[in-house]
Amino acid sequence: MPDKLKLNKFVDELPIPNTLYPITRSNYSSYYEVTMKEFSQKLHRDLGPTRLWGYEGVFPGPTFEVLKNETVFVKWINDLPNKHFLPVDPTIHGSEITLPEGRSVVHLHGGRTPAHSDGYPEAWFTKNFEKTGPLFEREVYTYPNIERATMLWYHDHTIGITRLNVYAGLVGCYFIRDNLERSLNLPRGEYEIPLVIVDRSFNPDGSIYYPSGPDPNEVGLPQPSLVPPFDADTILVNGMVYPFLNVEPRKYRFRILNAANSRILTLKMESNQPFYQIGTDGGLLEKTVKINEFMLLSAERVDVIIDFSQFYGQTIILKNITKSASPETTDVMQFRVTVPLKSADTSSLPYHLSEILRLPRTLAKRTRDLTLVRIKDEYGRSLNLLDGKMWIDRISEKIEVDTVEIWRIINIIDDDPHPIHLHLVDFQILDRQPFDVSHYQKTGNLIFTGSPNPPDPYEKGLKDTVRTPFGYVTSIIARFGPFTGRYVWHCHMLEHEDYEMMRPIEIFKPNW
Ligand SMILES: [Cu+2]
Repeated sequence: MPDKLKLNKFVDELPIPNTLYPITRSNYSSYYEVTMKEFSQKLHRDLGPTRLWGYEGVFPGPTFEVLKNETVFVKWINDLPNKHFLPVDPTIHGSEITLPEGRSVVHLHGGRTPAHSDGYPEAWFTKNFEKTGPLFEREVYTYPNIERATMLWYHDHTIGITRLNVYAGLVGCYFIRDNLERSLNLPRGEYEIPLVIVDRSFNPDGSIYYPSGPDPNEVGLPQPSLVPPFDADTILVNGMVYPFLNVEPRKYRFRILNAANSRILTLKMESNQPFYQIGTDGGLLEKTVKINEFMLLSAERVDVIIDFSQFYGQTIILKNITKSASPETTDVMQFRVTVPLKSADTSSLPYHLSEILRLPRTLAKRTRDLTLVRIKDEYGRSLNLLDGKMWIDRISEKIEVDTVEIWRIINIIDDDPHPIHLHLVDFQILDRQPFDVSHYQKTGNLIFTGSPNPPDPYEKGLKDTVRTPFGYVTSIIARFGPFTGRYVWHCHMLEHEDYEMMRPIEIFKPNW
């Protein structure tokens, strides 16, 4: 690790990402162009501009605002340098030394997107589409936006270097709006704010630091080498180190995303005031849930209302109370309830929010048991696998379009929970049930050691990423459709995803 830069907290105001405007727009469709480039941006008062890679030259990238069922076309343009400024490990599959380092491909996370536009990890391309990956299909992506109103996010998904491209800044928000959401009279406009939380470390010169290996003294490792999940030592929100936000004594709606490579966040207000949660990854809940704290793994989102009306004159820190957090990373940002109310707060905090069609277990055509396992690679590094398989192994998850399946994710890796993400679908968490791990390892049979736990209150809506803790079978249910083709499922700890903890899914239409 470099010498730590001690950066003062709460000295910079929270930036709000700009909205992206389409080049053309008609009633039901719009066309955008978004360029990925290298640029410099100030991330803290006491840092010079820091080199980053980002969409439209900002970090986070500009925000999409689209309507449900509006067809959005995006030409993602790569104007990145040929050489990466973060350490590329050429021993990882898909990241070989012969490949250009300025590769990118964009995935709309949580989107129900046709396969040709989903950002398949091998559909990457370089500047001017000069070089393309083996599964590259098209320059302009199509997003039909058939999902409910929610906050999706777009980010890099290039095989073998996603962790570096995202860490470099290739992240942005994507809002889908619909009439139901509009009818609820939730706080909006300047009172609705995305909070994109990441962690980064800095070199003494203010450049961002990403390790070039697990331990510089370790011999026999590739140089550079992939590292296990990396928790950096500084928290940023919307691209600013420990920012503050001036707020009025009223309700605000915050769309919170954990966009860190791997860090686990457990968020709580220093004031002990509740979050009124109204949505999850996939949109509005059925009913508002009052929560005091919640866990967010990489890629998970919550949609919450915070009511500052009783806190005028106070400053309140949003805390990260995850047990493993260092003293530096227990603070996220600060709210200063110091701005007088501009006008009466007429927004609502509704109890009933939406209907969610629950998928009963009896609808499932198949139940798949998928075990998360850890082995060692030839260099002695941990290699985490989905059901013991590598990326290039034959496709095992072949699913008939529009059928329902239950996936039981059996985690026997004695470590932090893995955020498991499925492309194309919104799923529902059924339960998590503890089992005898050593018996399972010996015999392959599951003996449950406790009753199934229902999802936490803040997970009861539609999800695209689920926490799968060690020693539990985490069961989810989903309808796989409406599109066919090749997608992926993977761990969203990006250091795992880049190193084999990702597998293809094939959605097919039967031939009769
Ligand atoms: Cu993982």
